[in-house]
Amino acid sequence: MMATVGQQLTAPESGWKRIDDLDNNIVYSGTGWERWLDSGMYQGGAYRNTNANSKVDLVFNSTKIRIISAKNNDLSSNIEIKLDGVVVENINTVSSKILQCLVYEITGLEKKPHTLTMTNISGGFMYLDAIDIDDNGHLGYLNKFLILSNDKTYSIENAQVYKSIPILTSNTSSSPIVVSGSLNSGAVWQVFDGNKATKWQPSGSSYTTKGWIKVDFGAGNEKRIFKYSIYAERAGRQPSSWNLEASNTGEFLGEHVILDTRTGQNTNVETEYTFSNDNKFRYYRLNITSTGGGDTSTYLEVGELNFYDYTNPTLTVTDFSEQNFINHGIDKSTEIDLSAEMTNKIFIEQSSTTLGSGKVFKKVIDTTATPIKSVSIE
Ligand SMILES: [Ca+2]
Repeated sequence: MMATVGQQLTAPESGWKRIDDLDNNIVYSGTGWERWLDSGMYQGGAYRNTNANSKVDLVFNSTKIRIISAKNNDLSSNIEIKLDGVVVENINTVSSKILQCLVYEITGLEKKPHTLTMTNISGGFMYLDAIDIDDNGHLGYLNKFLILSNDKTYSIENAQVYKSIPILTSNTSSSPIVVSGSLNSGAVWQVFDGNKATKWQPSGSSYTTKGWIKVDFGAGNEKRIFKYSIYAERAGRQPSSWNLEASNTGEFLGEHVILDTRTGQNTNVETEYTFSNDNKFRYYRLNITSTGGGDTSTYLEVGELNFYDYTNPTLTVTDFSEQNFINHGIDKSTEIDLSAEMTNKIFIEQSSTTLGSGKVFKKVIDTTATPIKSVSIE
């Protein structure tokens, strides 16, 4: 079933992809723009402006576009939509409340860059929550480059931050990762289950305010954790002081290092902690030494715990074609970390098509001024 204009649409339909309002290719002009946070909005927030003549401009390369906005009683009654410089519609967003509302759609356009402008004519809040376009389209003019050598192109994707532990359904459900705890170890996975309401509470013959959660990432799966987050589950039982420790043997008998120490924290609100760590370790342990107290000071509970590390940069090798340029070109502003390990390599075979309109720039890099580390291709 295709979505229709005026409906709520909380995810892109098949053949579409969604781009959040925070995308750098979306230009907001006029005074008074603010970011409004609401969990009912796409990615939890949207830009809005109540002033008449406030504007949103974007360029999209797609055969179709949808605007995901909002409706409510105090919103703009007249948002003018211009497509390629021509007014195509005026939208009234005054209605009972609908978040992630599909307010405008056009399909059947030529596959090329088009301009879209939203102007708040009447005043009253105009929201931009997200844009849906072709699933192989993109916002902005192409501003990319590829490294070309011997009829192959090379593209480097920088390291990405990601959660080190996927959603768990038991202490061993994501091999080779094994999680354990100082007491009540059977429930430790519930701090990695993505559900804030389910918890680990160290208790044996009696309850305690101290305890540890240990993660064994497994041999060959060592991680360089640089960030973690804690959510307590219940006020008064929250971890307030702890050490984050790391080890390569898992004993934690003095061979370990302490990567991060915190005291007096309020983890009733999910809180992220970042620290510097240059090394990979197989074992990490959150060693909690006190709680916030208040709930008779005898319990400790942890609802959610997340660890974060980086992927290594990815080197993609492709044929030289327009589609590969669009899909794999490196954004012009990308800074490539040539000191990072380049362990991920992707080879993409695709029948070659002639590069269409556009220009190919060739530039000789002066390696005496810009030392380049060698990239070896296996
Ligand atoms: Ca949980």
